[in-house]
Amino acid sequence: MKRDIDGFPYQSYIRPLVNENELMVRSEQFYQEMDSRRTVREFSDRPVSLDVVKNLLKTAGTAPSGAHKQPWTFCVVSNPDLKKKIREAAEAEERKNYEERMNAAWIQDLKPLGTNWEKPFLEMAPHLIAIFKKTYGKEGDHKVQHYYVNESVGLATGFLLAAIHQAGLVALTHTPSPMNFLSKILERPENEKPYLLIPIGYPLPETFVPALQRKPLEEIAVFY
Ligand code: IYR
Repeated sequence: MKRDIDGFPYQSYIRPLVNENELMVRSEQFYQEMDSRRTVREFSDRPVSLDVVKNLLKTAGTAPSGAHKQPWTFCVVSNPDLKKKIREAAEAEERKNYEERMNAAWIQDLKPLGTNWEKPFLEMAPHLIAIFKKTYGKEGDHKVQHYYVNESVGLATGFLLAAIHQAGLVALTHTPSPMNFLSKILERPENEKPYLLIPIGYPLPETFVPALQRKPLEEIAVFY
């Protein structure tokens, strides 16, 4: 049902009631599903159709955002030449990070993850999703204010990672730094700043991930 409230259009919120037993089952199942998500760094070159990627991005676009400004742009890079350019630029920065810019504690913290400056996944994965945050919007020539941009884009990224996992694919939340090279290579407008670079695809058929433990609930939650 539609109605006007304070002169703005509203519609009924309709969602079937879930009883207490079902809540328990569904919340446990979703937790188990999400707990099986892992960051993967070794991608198969097996193709993933763009239609699948479009669905994943539509899910990302359902995230809440400050004043519903939806301050994000998802750039999907599937073209091998562009992927190569991105790899080369990312590796140039990462080489400096690993060899000069990161301190000893940081290098030590990354050892269990087995990362280094080489980023072959940026060419191997069938698609790279470069996420940009829109620091402000544009309507014609005038600027539109955006709010809580980092929080909003972070939420959309979380939705995207969940969608990728639920579909049966893997992703890597990659943070080449600095990453202004992405703005240049992808020719993004001045109001967009690179946020994260997310290769997605199938994992290599035989791949290993670090045997990490997640913090137990007692360490991440406080009940008052
Ligand atoms: N951006 C670098 C280094 C790196 C930093 C953190 I914190 C990680 O969790 C993983 C990597 C890279 O992508 O290798």
